[in-house]
Amino acid sequence: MKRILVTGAGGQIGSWLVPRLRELYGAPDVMATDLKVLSGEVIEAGPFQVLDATDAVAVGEAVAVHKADTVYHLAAILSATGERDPRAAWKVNMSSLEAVLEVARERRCAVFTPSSIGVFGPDTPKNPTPQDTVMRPATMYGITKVAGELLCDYYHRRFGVDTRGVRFPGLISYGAPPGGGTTDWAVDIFYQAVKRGTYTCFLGPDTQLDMMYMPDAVDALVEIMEADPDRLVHRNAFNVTAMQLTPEGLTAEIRKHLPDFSIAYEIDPVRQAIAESWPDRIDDSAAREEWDWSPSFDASAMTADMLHHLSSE
Ligand code: NAD
Ligand code: AKB
Repeated sequence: MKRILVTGAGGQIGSWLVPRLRELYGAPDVMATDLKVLSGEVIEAGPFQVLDATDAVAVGEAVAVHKADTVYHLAAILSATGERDPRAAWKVNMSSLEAVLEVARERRCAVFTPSSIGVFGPDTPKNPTPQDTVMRPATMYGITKVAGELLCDYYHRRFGVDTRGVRFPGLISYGAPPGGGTTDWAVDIFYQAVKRGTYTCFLGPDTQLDMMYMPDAVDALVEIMEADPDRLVHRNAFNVTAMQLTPEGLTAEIRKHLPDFSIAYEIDPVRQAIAESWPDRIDDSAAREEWDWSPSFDASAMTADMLHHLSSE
């Protein structure tokens, strides 16, 4: 029996994760929280409270009142937004994680923290990118994610906190929109394909990045927290991936369903530079070996499912 608190529950991941956790562990036991007041399923189907995750006292009170034993800490500022305001990215990403880890230490909670392919940088081997390799990111987002991985390792080693995490690639989903990342194009393209039959992409046609469909990401979030701790060597954090996409390649997949779909390019130099500093393909064999990670959706299955859902909306 788990009692769970989720920070940043209104975002792209939280809006999928919270319903799944409530299905698995019972709606009253999953407290959704976010900086902003939410609407829809996340607040209607179970407990919700407004919570600024950078406020350590408020996080402590929320965990205590809910009697949480597990925190999924999703509140963060993503890569593209982070480059527009690097100091805010540092403040939000680092203060919120520090607050959550301190509360977890005091109250003996387990903590999930998502890391990202953003931990890698221009000096990292690109294809394949090993689990253990050079991590010198070129973005403030990546810097906070590397620091976050190290902080989570530290709280485990020094204080015995059960910290776990994965390095997510770009996540593709319908529902809540993505929150300001470099990989957002791979979501926007589907909305524009269905709505307008054409999409103008901010990355170049051959820019390859790892991606994953949200149902697989939610499985990863649940499975890593249920994994046998004795098998986990890389707690914070595991490379996980499901597919590698370029704008040109995804356009070809979409055209199998919508033959008239067209794409144009207006490259944004900031996001292009970020994408070029990230891996082409990460090696997720450690996750496969240590907790049996295995995604279900490849590019073709994901495309069919996305278009099916968006066309019937
Ligand atoms: P998102 O931007 O969609 O959602 C973040 C949520 O956090 C928002 O609802 C926002 O209101 C909330 N938030 C922001 N500041 C807050 C604060 N101070 N206190 C409480 N809530 C606050 O992000 P997401 O895509 O759901 O990502 C969640 C986590 O997963 C982040 O750590 C992100 O770095 C990581 N991640 C996401 C992806 C992806 O492709 N979505 C990939 C890799 C890693
Ligand atoms: C972003 O593009 O910032 C995120 C990520 C890969 O961490 N989607």
